[in-house]
Amino acid sequence: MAKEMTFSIIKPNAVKKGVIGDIINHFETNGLQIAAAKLGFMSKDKCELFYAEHKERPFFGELVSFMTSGPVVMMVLAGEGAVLKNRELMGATDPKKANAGTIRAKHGDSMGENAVHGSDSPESAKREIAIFFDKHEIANM
Ligand code: 3AN
Repeated sequence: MAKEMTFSIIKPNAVKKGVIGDIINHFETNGLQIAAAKLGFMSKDKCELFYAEHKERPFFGELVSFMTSGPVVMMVLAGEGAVLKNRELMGATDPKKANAGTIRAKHGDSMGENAVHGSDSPESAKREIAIFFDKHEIANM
């Protein structure tokens, strides 16, 4: 499988719980390297742009207000088949349905507060990375 990049967010509930290190450890011990990272607040504008495909969903307002409620860690992960690998490590959207040992099973609290985001395709990854990072901020791993 080719080396690729994906976009990851450690959501406000996980940052608040102090599990940034544990989540990054999951990635690094499973073949994903951190090619770029920043901790900070997501602006409402960028958050709405980021989640634009969910604009009509009933939970959109709640999702944006949660994602901008506290600091997050925005990251570019790099590795073989990074998009799929990250989705496997995260587990299902609903933490109650996520496989044991996955990040969402360990640290997710609900459908919305599910600890991490991960791009669902290489195309989404490209779009999402471009919202939060300039090209020069990403290491060539
Ligand atoms: P995933 O992040 O696993 O790709 P999506 O794309 O279905 O899941 O949903 C995007 C985000 O919207 C999720 N990260 C989740 O936090 C939030 N979300 C999805 N469904 C709900 C829901 N029923 N209530 C609140 N938030 C939701």
